[in-house]
Amino acid sequence: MSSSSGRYIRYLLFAVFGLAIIGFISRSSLPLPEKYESALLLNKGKQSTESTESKPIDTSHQSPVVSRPPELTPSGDRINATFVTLARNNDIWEIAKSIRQVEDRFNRNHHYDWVFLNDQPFDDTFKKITTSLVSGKTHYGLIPKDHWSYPEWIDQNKAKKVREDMKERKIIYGDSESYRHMCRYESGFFFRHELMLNYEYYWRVEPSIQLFCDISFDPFRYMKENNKKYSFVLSLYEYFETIPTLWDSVQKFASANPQHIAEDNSMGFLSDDGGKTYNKCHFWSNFEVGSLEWLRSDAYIDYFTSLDKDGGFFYERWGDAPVHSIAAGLLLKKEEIHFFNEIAYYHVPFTHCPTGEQTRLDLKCHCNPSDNFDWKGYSCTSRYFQINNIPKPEGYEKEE
Ligand SMILES: Nc1nc2c(ncn2[C@@H]2O[C@H](COP(=O)(O)OP(=O)(O)OP(=O)(O)O)[C@@H](O)[C@H]2O)c(=O)[nH]1
Ligand SMILES: [Mg+2]
Repeated sequence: MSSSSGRYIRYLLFAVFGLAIIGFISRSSLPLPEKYESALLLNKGKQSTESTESKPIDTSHQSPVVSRPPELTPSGDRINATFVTLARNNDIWEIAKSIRQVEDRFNRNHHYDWVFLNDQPFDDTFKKITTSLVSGKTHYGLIPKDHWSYPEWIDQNKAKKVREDMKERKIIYGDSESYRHMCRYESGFFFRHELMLNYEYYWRVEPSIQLFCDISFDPFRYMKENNKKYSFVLSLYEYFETIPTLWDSVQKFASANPQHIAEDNSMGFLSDDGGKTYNKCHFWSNFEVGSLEWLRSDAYIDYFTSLDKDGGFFYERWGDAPVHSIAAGLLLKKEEIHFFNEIAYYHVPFTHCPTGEQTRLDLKCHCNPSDNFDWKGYSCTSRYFQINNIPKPEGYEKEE
């Protein structure tokens, strides 16, 4: 055998051996399991099925307004109650924020209705956005003209001069005509709007508010089961320039209608001298949970009608907060007014952050306790605790 043919045979042997090793390695170290292979095939099949069988989806019949989360609380568990908001169309994005907070912290578990009231018709955007956010039914009401205009006994020239004067004195909202109609409406009419007539309790919500804690109970139910008629979370002193003759008007009503004044009332919250003068304390009415039946009672209607005749909504700038508060203070028994420590709330510029660390932890609160206004000097909430002989919540000293 020549050396060249020997070399040729060696190359051949190497090649055969090499191919055998490669074949072995490729089969043993890179197996393609049947499972994997069939999974791939399956996916391939799905993809191809989808891509060949899928058709464009017709969304023309769909509306975000109709999709609702499933009911969590059977409607039988609800009290006959509603949220209520007075708003303008251009309040939409600020009220949207408020609704989102109320829903996330409370109403997503209950689905209470929400009534929106306006002196102008609500536009489609307002209705579409609010309906999509509220988990209960929404209702939109136009305010009747005679609930949002000058009563015939008001001298409109005199009212105009007052506005000009208040503008010069830089009294907040002092020059605003619409703000006065708003305060008069909230004082005497919202609870008689036809959309409100079927409900027993209301919870007022304004644009741009915040709720900082879970609301783990049903405040409407609490009010009903404990015979409460009015509730608050923040209280403070009113700006005197807006109500110089309000107390005179109240006194006139009280002496003409002694039958409407509750015996065990909260005069001590409103006056430091047994009723001679008003100390300007009031519950902040941008948050209220209350009884509509109380507001529709003869006592409250007579009270409002008497005040309205005196003209201070237009000749001064009476706010619905002192008007509601004085009514609650005099027409209700002390124990019918409730303070909700657990409901953490903000409306510019004040915060109610629940007193008591354990409460804040239990309710997943995100407010800073040092922002809590309750025990600060300009709040009237301490008086409420004093006149009712209720011990202040544990931990209040740290927040004074
Ligand atoms: N439809 C309607 N709603 C109004 C009008 N003015 C105020 N409102 C609503 O009435 C409520 C009270 O008005 P606000 O402007 O919040 O008054 P306020 O709380 O004293 O003042 P702010 O500190 O500005 O919030 C809010 O729910 C407003 O959306 C108005 O002219 N028309
Ligand atoms: Mg407001």
